[in-house]
Amino acid sequence: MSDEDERPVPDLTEVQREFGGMNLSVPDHAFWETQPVGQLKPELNKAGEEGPIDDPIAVADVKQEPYKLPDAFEWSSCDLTNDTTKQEVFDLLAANYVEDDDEIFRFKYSPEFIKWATQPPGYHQDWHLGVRVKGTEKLVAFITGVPAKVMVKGKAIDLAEINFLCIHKKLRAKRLAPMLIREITRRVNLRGIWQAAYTAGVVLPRPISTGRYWHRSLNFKKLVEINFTTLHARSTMARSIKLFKLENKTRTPGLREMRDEDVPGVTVILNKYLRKFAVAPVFTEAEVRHHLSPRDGVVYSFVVEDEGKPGAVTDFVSFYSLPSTVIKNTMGHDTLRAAYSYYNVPGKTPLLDLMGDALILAKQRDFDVFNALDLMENEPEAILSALKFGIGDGNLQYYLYNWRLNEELPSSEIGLVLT
Ligand code: MYA
Repeated sequence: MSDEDERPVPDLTEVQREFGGMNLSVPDHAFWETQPVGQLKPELNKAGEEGPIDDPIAVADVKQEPYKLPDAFEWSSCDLTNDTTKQEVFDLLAANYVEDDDEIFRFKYSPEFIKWATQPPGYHQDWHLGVRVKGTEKLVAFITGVPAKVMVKGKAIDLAEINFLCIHKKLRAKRLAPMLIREITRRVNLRGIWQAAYTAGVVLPRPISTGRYWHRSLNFKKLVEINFTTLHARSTMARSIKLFKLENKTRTPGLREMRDEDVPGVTVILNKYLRKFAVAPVFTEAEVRHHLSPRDGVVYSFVVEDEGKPGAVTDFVSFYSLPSTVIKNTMGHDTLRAAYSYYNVPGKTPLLDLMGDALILAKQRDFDVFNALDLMENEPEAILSALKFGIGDGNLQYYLYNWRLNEELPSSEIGLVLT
Protein backbone atom coordinates (compact mmCIF):
# COMPACT_ATOMS: atom_id res chain seq x y z
CA MET A 1 0.00 0.00 0.00
CA SER A 2 1.40 3.36 -0.93
CA ASP A 3 1.49 6.32 1.40
CA GLU A 4 -0.98 8.73 -0.16
CA ASP A 5 -0.22 11.47 2.34
CA GLU A 6 2.16 13.76 0.45
CA ARG A 7 3.41 15.78 3.46
CA PRO A 8 7.17 15.24 3.83
CA VAL A 9 8.78 13.20 6.62
CA PRO A 10 11.96 14.89 7.93
CA ASP A 11 15.17 12.88 7.99
CA LEU A 12 15.99 11.89 11.58
CA THR A 13 19.69 11.34 10.97
CA GLU A 14 20.23 15.12 11.10
CA VAL A 15 18.17 15.72 14.20
CA GLN A 16 19.86 12.86 15.99
CA ARG A 17 22.93 15.07 16.41
CA GLU A 18 20.85 16.75 19.10
CA PHE A 19 21.21 13.52 21.02
CA GLY A 20 24.99 13.58 20.97
CA GLY A 21 25.63 11.64 17.77
CA MET A 22 23.73 8.60 18.90
CA ASN A 23 25.39 5.46 17.61
CA LEU A 24 23.08 3.58 15.27
CA SER A 25 25.16 0.41 15.29
CA VAL A 26 24.31 -0.53 18.86
CA PRO A 27 25.17 -3.79 20.54
CA ASP A 28 22.47 -6.34 21.16
CA HIS A 29 19.41 -4.77 22.80
CA ALA A 30 21.01 -1.51 23.97
CA PHE A 31 17.56 -0.31 24.99
CA TRP A 32 15.97 -3.44 26.39
CA GLU A 33 19.03 -4.21 28.50
CA THR A 34 18.27 -1.01 30.44
CA GLN A 35 14.66 -1.98 31.13
CA PRO A 36 13.06 -3.91 34.03
CA VAL A 37 12.41 -7.07 32.01
CA GLY A 38 13.85 -10.57 32.02
CA GLN A 39 17.15 -10.47 30.12
CA LEU A 40 18.40 -12.79 27.39
CA LYS A 41 21.97 -12.60 28.70
CA PRO A 42 21.90 -14.52 31.99
CA GLU A 43 24.60 -12.32 33.56
CA LEU A 44 22.25 -9.30 33.23
CA ASN A 45 19.37 -11.00 35.02
CA LYS A 46 18.83 -9.73 38.56
CA ALA A 47 17.86 -12.80 40.57
CA GLY A 48 14.93 -12.49 42.90
CA GLU A 49 11.46 -13.62 43.78
CA GLU A 50 8.74 -13.64 41.17
CA GLY A 51 7.09 -10.21 41.14
CA PRO A 52 8.06 -6.59 40.42
CA ILE A 53 11.65 -6.10 39.22
CA ASP A 54 12.05 -2.39 40.02
CA ASP A 55 11.86 -1.09 43.56
CA PRO A 56 8.54 0.70 44.07
CA ILE A 57 8.44 4.49 43.69
CA ALA A 58 5.72 7.06 44.37
CA VAL A 59 3.67 8.57 41.56
CA ALA A 60 4.95 11.96 42.71
CA ASP A 61 8.48 10.80 41.87
CA VAL A 62 7.62 9.89 38.27
CA LYS A 63 9.15 12.29 35.76
CA GLN A 64 6.49 15.00 35.32
CA GLU A 65 7.47 16.39 31.88
CA PRO A 66 7.34 14.38 28.66
CA TYR A 67 10.59 12.97 27.27
CA LYS A 68 12.20 15.24 24.73
CA LEU A 69 11.71 14.42 21.08
CA PRO A 70 13.93 15.63 18.23
CA ASP A 71 12.92 19.20 17.37
CA ALA A 72 11.00 18.39 14.19
CA PHE A 73 8.50 16.23 16.11
CA GLU A 74 5.95 16.54 18.90
CA TRP A 75 3.96 14.20 21.11
CA SER A 76 0.23 13.93 20.48
CA SER A 77 -2.47 12.23 22.56
CA CYS A 78 -4.76 10.82 19.89
CA ASP A 79 -8.52 11.17 20.35
CA LEU A 80 -9.89 8.10 18.62
CA THR A 81 -13.47 9.27 19.07
CA ASN A 82 -12.58 11.92 16.49
CA ASP A 83 -13.15 10.52 12.98
CA THR A 84 -10.24 12.44 11.43
CA THR A 85 -7.80 11.16 14.06
CA LYS A 86 -9.17 7.63 13.76
CA GLN A 87 -8.59 7.80 10.00
CA GLU A 88 -5.03 9.13 10.51
CA VAL A 89 -4.20 6.20 12.79
CA PHE A 90 -5.79 3.78 10.33
CA ASP A 91 -3.75 5.27 7.46
CA LEU A 92 -0.47 5.07 9.42
CA LEU A 93 -1.05 1.45 10.40
CA ALA A 94 -2.43 0.37 7.01
CA ALA A 95 0.76 1.56 5.31
CA ASN A 96 3.38 0.84 8.00
CA TYR A 97 2.24 -1.80 10.51
CA VAL A 98 3.20 -5.49 10.81
CA GLU A 99 4.14 -7.44 7.67
CA ASP A 100 5.06 -11.09 7.29
CA ASP A 101 8.72 -11.97 6.68
CA ASP A 102 8.18 -12.29 2.92
CA GLU A 103 6.44 -8.88 2.77
CA ILE A 104 3.40 -10.38 1.05
CA PHE A 105 0.81 -9.33 3.63
CA ARG A 106 0.39 -6.40 6.00
CA PHE A 107 -2.18 -6.17 8.81
CA LYS A 108 -5.05 -3.84 7.97
CA TYR A 109 -6.87 -3.19 11.24
CA SER A 110 -10.15 -1.41 10.41
CA PRO A 111 -10.81 2.03 11.97
CA GLU A 112 -13.67 0.51 13.99
CA PHE A 113 -11.39 -2.26 15.24
CA ILE A 114 -8.72 0.23 16.34
CA LYS A 115 -11.35 2.25 18.21
CA TRP A 116 -12.75 -0.88 19.87
CA ALA A 117 -9.34 -2.22 20.86
CA THR A 118 -8.15 1.07 22.33
CA GLN A 119 -11.30 2.21 24.16
CA PRO A 120 -12.27 -0.45 26.72
CA PRO A 121 -13.89 0.72 29.97
CA GLY A 122 -11.58 3.08 31.86
CA TYR A 123 -9.29 3.81 28.89
CA HIS A 124 -7.08 6.90 28.97
CA GLN A 125 -6.65 9.11 25.95
CA ASP A 126 -3.12 10.05 27.02
CA TRP A 127 -2.16 6.35 26.58
CA HIS A 128 -2.98 6.66 22.85
CA LEU A 129 0.33 8.22 22.05
CA GLY A 130 1.26 9.60 18.65
CA VAL A 131 4.26 11.42 17.25
CA ARG A 132 3.48 14.16 14.74
CA VAL A 133 5.66 16.30 12.48
CA LYS A 134 5.63 19.86 13.83
CA GLY A 135 3.96 22.28 11.44
CA THR A 136 2.19 19.76 9.19
CA GLU A 137 0.81 17.58 12.05
CA LYS A 138 1.44 14.45 9.99
CA LEU A 139 1.16 11.38 12.23
CA VAL A 140 4.38 9.35 11.88
CA ALA A 141 4.45 7.06 14.92
CA PHE A 142 2.03 5.52 17.38
CA ILE A 143 1.74 3.27 20.43
CA THR A 144 -1.22 2.49 22.70
CA GLY A 145 -1.87 1.25 26.20
CA VAL A 146 -5.16 0.14 27.71
CA PRO A 147 -5.85 -0.72 31.35
CA ALA A 148 -6.51 -4.36 32.26
CA LYS A 149 -6.33 -6.72 35.20
CA VAL A 150 -4.27 -9.83 34.53
CA MET A 151 -3.74 -12.71 36.92
CA VAL A 152 -0.17 -14.00 36.82
CA LYS A 153 0.37 -17.22 38.75
CA GLY A 154 -2.34 -16.35 41.25
CA LYS A 155 -1.45 -12.65 41.67
CA ALA A 156 -3.83 -10.05 40.22
CA ILE A 157 -1.95 -7.22 38.52
CA ASP A 158 -3.45 -3.94 37.27
CA LEU A 159 -1.39 -3.30 34.20
CA ALA A 160 -1.31 -1.70 30.76
CA GLU A 161 -1.69 -3.83 27.66
CA ILE A 162 0.59 -2.24 25.07
CA ASN A 163 -0.18 -2.55 21.36
CA PHE A 164 -0.02 -0.84 17.95
CA LEU A 165 3.61 0.27 18.17
CA CYS A 166 4.24 1.60 14.70
CA ILE A 167 6.82 3.88 13.11
CA HIS A 168 6.54 5.27 9.60
CA LYS A 169 8.78 3.34 7.22
CA LYS A 170 10.84 6.45 6.49
CA LEU A 171 11.74 6.84 10.18
CA ARG A 172 12.85 3.30 10.90
CA ALA A 173 16.05 2.20 12.65
CA LYS A 174 16.59 5.63 14.21
CA ARG A 175 15.86 4.69 17.84
CA LEU A 176 12.43 6.30 17.86
CA ALA A 177 10.81 3.12 19.25
CA PRO A 178 12.65 3.38 22.60
CA MET A 179 11.45 7.00 22.86
CA LEU A 180 7.83 5.91 22.36
CA ILE A 181 8.22 3.09 24.86
CA ARG A 182 9.81 5.38 27.47
CA GLU A 183 7.11 8.02 27.07
CA ILE A 184 4.21 5.55 27.26
CA THR A 185 5.87 4.00 30.33
CA ARG A 186 5.99 7.44 31.95
CA ARG A 187 2.32 8.09 31.16
CA VAL A 188 1.32 4.68 32.52
CA ASN A 189 3.43 5.21 35.66
CA LEU A 190 1.78 8.62 36.21
CA ARG A 191 -1.44 6.70 36.79
CA GLY A 192 0.17 4.47 39.38
CA ILE A 193 0.51 1.46 37.05
CA TRP A 194 3.93 -0.23 37.06
CA GLN A 195 3.47 -3.35 34.91
CA ALA A 196 2.59 -4.04 31.28
CA ALA A 197 1.80 -7.00 29.03
CA TYR A 198 2.53 -7.06 25.32
CA THR A 199 3.14 -9.44 22.44
CA ALA A 200 5.42 -9.20 19.41
CA GLY A 201 6.59 -11.35 16.55
CA VAL A 202 10.21 -10.53 17.39
CA VAL A 203 12.31 -11.96 20.20
CA LEU A 204 13.26 -9.29 22.73
CA PRO A 205 14.48 -9.55 26.33
CA ARG A 206 12.68 -11.74 27.39
CA PRO A 207 9.60 -13.72 26.37
CA ILE A 208 7.60 -15.30 29.19
CA SER A 209 6.12 -17.68 26.63
CA THR A 210 6.05 -18.34 22.89
CA GLY A 211 2.88 -19.13 20.96
CA ARG A 212 2.70 -20.51 17.45
CA TYR A 213 0.13 -19.54 14.84
CA TRP A 214 -1.92 -22.22 13.11
CA HIS A 215 -4.06 -21.58 10.03
CA ARG A 216 -7.24 -23.29 8.84
CA SER A 217 -8.08 -22.69 5.18
CA LEU A 218 -11.68 -21.64 4.56
CA ASN A 219 -11.26 -20.42 0.96
CA PHE A 220 -8.42 -22.61 -0.25
CA LYS A 221 -8.45 -21.47 -3.88
CA LYS A 222 -8.03 -17.79 -2.94
CA LEU A 223 -5.33 -18.63 -0.38
CA VAL A 224 -3.32 -20.35 -3.12
CA GLU A 225 -3.89 -17.47 -5.53
CA ILE A 226 -2.48 -14.93 -3.07
CA ASN A 227 0.42 -17.20 -2.01
CA PHE A 228 -0.84 -17.55 1.54
CA THR A 229 -0.67 -21.28 1.09
CA THR A 230 0.58 -23.67 -1.58
CA LEU A 231 -0.98 -26.59 -3.32
CA HIS A 232 0.65 -29.81 -2.16
CA ALA A 233 2.73 -31.47 -4.89
CA ARG A 234 0.76 -34.68 -4.52
CA SER A 235 -2.68 -33.06 -4.40
CA THR A 236 -4.97 -31.23 -6.83
CA MET A 237 -6.99 -28.06 -6.37
CA ALA A 238 -10.24 -30.02 -6.49
CA ARG A 239 -9.05 -32.51 -3.87
CA SER A 240 -7.81 -29.77 -1.54
CA ILE A 241 -11.05 -27.81 -1.84
CA LYS A 242 -12.92 -30.96 -0.90
CA LEU A 243 -10.57 -31.59 2.02
CA PHE A 244 -11.32 -28.15 3.53
CA LYS A 245 -15.05 -28.18 2.81
CA LEU A 246 -17.18 -27.48 5.88
CA GLU A 247 -20.75 -28.29 6.72
CA ASN A 248 -23.21 -25.47 6.07
CA LYS A 249 -24.68 -25.47 9.56
CA THR A 250 -23.18 -25.53 13.03
CA ARG A 251 -23.52 -28.73 15.08
CA THR A 252 -23.89 -27.63 18.68
CA PRO A 253 -27.54 -27.50 19.81
CA GLY A 254 -28.40 -24.15 21.40
CA LEU A 255 -25.48 -22.27 19.79
CA ARG A 256 -26.50 -18.69 18.97
CA GLU A 257 -25.06 -15.20 18.73
CA MET A 258 -24.29 -13.63 22.10
CA ARG A 259 -26.80 -11.01 23.30
CA ASP A 260 -26.53 -8.27 25.89
CA GLU A 261 -28.46 -10.28 28.48
CA ASP A 262 -25.76 -12.99 28.24
CA VAL A 263 -23.08 -10.64 29.60
CA PRO A 264 -23.39 -11.66 33.30
CA GLY A 265 -23.40 -15.38 32.48
CA VAL A 266 -20.49 -15.11 30.06
CA THR A 267 -18.50 -13.10 32.62
CA VAL A 268 -18.93 -15.86 35.20
CA ILE A 269 -18.00 -18.81 32.96
CA LEU A 270 -15.16 -16.95 31.26
CA ASN A 271 -13.48 -15.80 34.47
CA LYS A 272 -13.86 -19.25 35.98
CA TYR A 273 -12.39 -20.94 32.92
CA LEU A 274 -9.48 -18.50 32.62
CA ARG A 275 -8.29 -19.34 36.14
CA LYS A 276 -6.98 -22.61 34.69
CA PHE A 277 -4.10 -20.74 33.06
CA ALA A 278 -1.03 -19.16 34.64
CA VAL A 279 -1.44 -15.84 32.81
CA ALA A 280 -4.97 -14.67 31.98
CA PRO A 281 -7.15 -11.58 32.33
CA VAL A 282 -9.90 -11.03 34.89
CA PHE A 283 -12.89 -9.36 33.23
CA THR A 284 -15.60 -7.18 34.75
CA GLU A 285 -19.06 -7.35 33.21
CA ALA A 286 -18.43 -3.98 31.58
CA GLU A 287 -15.25 -5.35 30.00
CA VAL A 288 -17.01 -8.47 28.75
CA ARG A 289 -19.73 -6.25 27.26
CA HIS A 290 -17.05 -4.20 25.52
CA HIS A 291 -14.64 -6.88 24.37
CA LEU A 292 -17.05 -9.70 23.64
CA SER A 293 -20.38 -8.29 22.46
CA PRO A 294 -20.74 -8.95 18.73
CA ARG A 295 -19.68 -6.05 16.50
CA ASP A 296 -19.99 -6.59 12.80
CA GLY A 297 -16.61 -6.54 11.06
CA VAL A 298 -14.79 -6.53 14.41
CA VAL A 299 -15.70 -9.32 16.83
CA TYR A 300 -18.06 -12.30 16.57
CA SER A 301 -19.29 -14.05 19.73
CA PHE A 302 -21.59 -16.97 20.35
CA VAL A 303 -22.99 -18.74 23.38
CA VAL A 304 -24.50 -22.13 23.96
CA GLU A 305 -27.76 -21.75 25.86
CA ASP A 306 -28.59 -24.59 28.21
CA GLU A 307 -31.51 -26.57 26.83
CA GLY A 308 -34.51 -26.20 29.07
CA LYS A 309 -32.92 -23.30 30.97
CA PRO A 310 -33.34 -20.22 28.79
CA GLY A 311 -30.75 -17.61 29.63
CA ALA A 312 -28.29 -20.05 31.22
CA VAL A 313 -25.06 -20.00 29.24
CA THR A 314 -22.88 -23.13 29.27
CA ASP A 315 -20.27 -22.39 26.60
CA PHE A 316 -18.78 -19.48 24.72
CA VAL A 317 -16.84 -19.13 21.47
CA SER A 318 -15.52 -16.02 19.70
CA PHE A 319 -13.23 -14.74 16.98
CA TYR A 320 -12.17 -11.33 15.69
CA SER A 321 -11.69 -9.92 12.22
CA LEU A 322 -8.21 -8.79 11.21
CA PRO A 323 -7.82 -8.49 7.45
CA SER A 324 -4.46 -8.05 5.74
CA THR A 325 -3.58 -6.11 2.62
CA VAL A 326 -2.22 -8.38 -0.08
CA ILE A 327 0.88 -6.29 -0.84
CA LYS A 328 2.03 -8.32 -3.78
CA ASN A 329 -1.38 -8.26 -5.38
CA THR A 330 -2.05 -11.49 -7.20
CA MET A 331 -5.05 -12.62 -9.23
CA GLY A 332 -6.98 -9.44 -8.46
CA HIS A 333 -7.22 -9.99 -4.70
CA ASP A 334 -6.31 -7.00 -2.55
CA THR A 335 -7.42 -8.22 0.89
CA LEU A 336 -6.99 -11.41 2.89
CA ARG A 337 -10.01 -11.79 5.16
CA ALA A 338 -8.71 -13.47 8.32
CA ALA A 339 -10.63 -14.49 11.44
CA TYR A 340 -8.59 -14.96 14.63
CA SER A 341 -9.67 -17.21 17.46
CA TYR A 342 -10.34 -15.06 20.56
CA TYR A 343 -11.75 -16.35 23.87
CA ASN A 344 -13.47 -19.74 24.08
CA VAL A 345 -15.04 -21.47 27.06
CA PRO A 346 -15.80 -25.15 26.65
CA GLY A 347 -18.34 -26.04 29.37
CA LYS A 348 -20.86 -28.64 28.31
CA THR A 349 -19.56 -28.67 24.74
CA PRO A 350 -16.08 -30.05 23.94
CA LEU A 351 -13.63 -27.46 22.62
CA LEU A 352 -13.26 -29.49 19.43
CA ASP A 353 -16.97 -28.98 18.66
CA LEU A 354 -16.94 -25.29 19.60
CA MET A 355 -13.91 -24.58 17.42
CA GLY A 356 -15.38 -26.69 14.62
CA ASP A 357 -18.51 -24.55 14.77
CA ALA A 358 -16.40 -21.36 14.86
CA LEU A 359 -14.91 -22.43 11.51
CA ILE A 360 -18.38 -22.82 10.02
CA LEU A 361 -19.52 -19.46 11.44
CA ALA A 362 -16.42 -17.77 10.00
CA LYS A 363 -16.93 -19.42 6.63
CA GLN A 364 -20.57 -18.25 6.61
CA ARG A 365 -19.25 -14.72 7.13
CA ASP A 366 -16.93 -15.05 4.13
CA PHE A 367 -13.58 -15.23 5.92
CA ASP A 368 -10.77 -16.80 3.87
CA VAL A 369 -8.77 -18.26 6.75
CA PHE A 370 -9.20 -18.95 10.47
CA ASN A 371 -6.10 -18.40 12.58
CA ALA A 372 -5.46 -19.64 16.09
CA LEU A 373 -2.53 -19.67 18.48
CA ASP A 374 -1.60 -22.85 20.32
CA LEU A 375 -2.63 -21.16 23.60
CA MET A 376 -4.90 -22.40 26.35
CA GLU A 377 -6.41 -25.74 25.34
CA ASN A 378 -5.79 -25.28 21.60
CA GLU A 379 -3.76 -28.47 21.53
CA PRO A 380 -1.78 -29.01 18.33
CA GLU A 381 -2.90 -32.59 17.79
CA ALA A 382 -6.26 -33.07 19.49
CA ILE A 383 -7.76 -29.73 18.43
CA LEU A 384 -5.81 -27.92 15.72
CA SER A 385 -4.66 -30.79 13.49
CA ALA A 386 -7.95 -32.57 14.07
CA LEU A 387 -9.77 -29.53 12.61
CA LYS A 388 -7.35 -29.37 9.62
CA PHE A 389 -5.35 -26.39 10.81
CA GLY A 390 -1.81 -26.36 9.45
CA ILE A 391 1.10 -25.05 11.50
CA GLY A 392 2.27 -21.58 10.44
CA ASP A 393 5.77 -20.13 10.35
CA GLY A 394 5.04 -17.25 12.71
CA ASN A 395 5.63 -17.19 16.46
CA LEU A 396 4.05 -14.75 18.87
CA GLN A 397 6.18 -13.87 21.87
CA TYR A 398 4.47 -12.91 25.15
CA TYR A 399 6.10 -10.35 27.46
CA LEU A 400 5.58 -8.81 30.88
CA TYR A 401 7.20 -5.49 31.80
CA ASN A 402 8.54 -5.09 35.35
CA TRP A 403 7.41 -8.54 36.47
CA ARG A 404 9.93 -11.32 37.07
CA LEU A 405 9.00 -14.88 36.27
CA ASN A 406 11.62 -17.46 37.04
CA GLU A 407 10.45 -19.97 34.44
CA GLU A 408 9.32 -19.76 30.86
CA LEU A 409 5.71 -20.86 30.51
CA PRO A 410 4.40 -23.30 27.91
CA SER A 411 1.90 -21.61 25.59
CA SER A 412 -0.80 -23.85 27.06
CA GLU A 413 -0.43 -21.77 30.28
CA ILE A 414 -1.27 -18.52 28.47
CA GLY A 415 -4.92 -17.48 28.68
CA LEU A 416 -4.44 -13.91 27.43
CA VAL A 417 -5.30 -12.90 23.86
CA LEU A 418 -4.09 -9.47 22.78
CA THR A 419 -5.67 -8.26 19.57
S1 MYA B 1 4.22 -5.42 18.46
C1 MYA B 1 4.04 -4.71 16.85
C2 MYA B 1 5.25 -3.90 16.50
N1 MYA B 1 5.06 -3.17 15.27
C3 MYA B 1 5.49 -3.56 14.07
O1 MYA B 1 6.12 -4.58 13.92
C4 MYA B 1 5.11 -2.64 12.92
C5 MYA B 1 6.17 -2.50 11.88
N2 MYA B 1 7.44 -2.08 12.49
C6 MYA B 1 7.65 -0.86 13.01
O2 MYA B 1 6.80 0.03 13.01
C7 MYA B 1 9.02 -0.63 13.62
O3 MYA B 1 9.94 -1.55 13.06
C8 MYA B 1 9.03 -0.75 15.17
C9 MYA B 1 10.46 -0.60 15.69
C10 MYA B 1 8.17 0.36 15.76
C11 MYA B 1 8.49 -2.10 15.63
N3 MYA B 1 8.49 -4.14 20.53
O4 MYA B 1 13.20 2.82 16.55
P1 MYA B 1 14.14 1.70 16.39
C12 MYA B 1 13.26 -2.51 19.65
C13 MYA B 1 9.37 -3.59 21.37
O5 MYA B 1 15.48 2.03 15.84
P2 MYA B 1 12.36 0.61 14.39
C14 MYA B 1 3.55 -4.21 19.54
O6 MYA B 1 2.90 -3.30 19.11
C15 MYA B 1 14.53 -3.10 19.10
O7 MYA B 1 14.79 -4.37 19.67
N4 MYA B 1 10.61 -3.20 20.99
O8 MYA B 1 13.48 0.50 15.52
C16 MYA B 1 3.85 -4.35 21.03
C17 MYA B 1 15.51 -2.04 19.48
O9 MYA B 1 15.81 -2.12 20.87
P3 MYA B 1 17.17 -2.86 21.34
C18 MYA B 1 10.96 -3.37 19.70
O10 MYA B 1 12.43 -0.62 13.58
C19 MYA B 1 4.83 -3.27 21.41
C20 MYA B 1 14.73 -0.76 19.26
O11 MYA B 1 13.33 -1.14 19.32
C21 MYA B 1 10.07 -3.93 18.77
O12 MYA B 1 12.44 1.90 13.68
C22 MYA B 1 5.38 -3.42 22.80
C23 MYA B 1 15.02 -0.17 17.91
O13 MYA B 1 14.29 1.00 17.80
C24 MYA B 1 8.80 -4.33 19.23
N5 MYA B 1 7.89 -4.89 18.43
O14 MYA B 1 11.00 0.58 15.22
C25 MYA B 1 6.34 -2.32 23.13
N6 MYA B 1 10.68 -3.97 17.57
O15 MYA B 1 18.32 -2.06 20.80
C26 MYA B 1 7.01 -2.49 24.49
C27 MYA B 1 11.90 -3.46 17.75
O16 MYA B 1 17.12 -2.88 22.82
C28 MYA B 1 6.12 -2.06 25.61
N7 MYA B 1 12.07 -3.10 19.03
O17 MYA B 1 17.12 -4.24 20.75
C29 MYA B 1 6.83 -2.13 26.93
C30 MYA B 1 5.94 -1.71 28.13
C31 MYA B 1 5.75 -0.22 28.16
C32 MYA B 1 4.75 0.23 29.24
C33 MYA B 1 5.25 -0.05 30.66
C34 MYA B 1 4.26 0.48 31.72
C35 MYA B 1 4.65 0.15 33.05
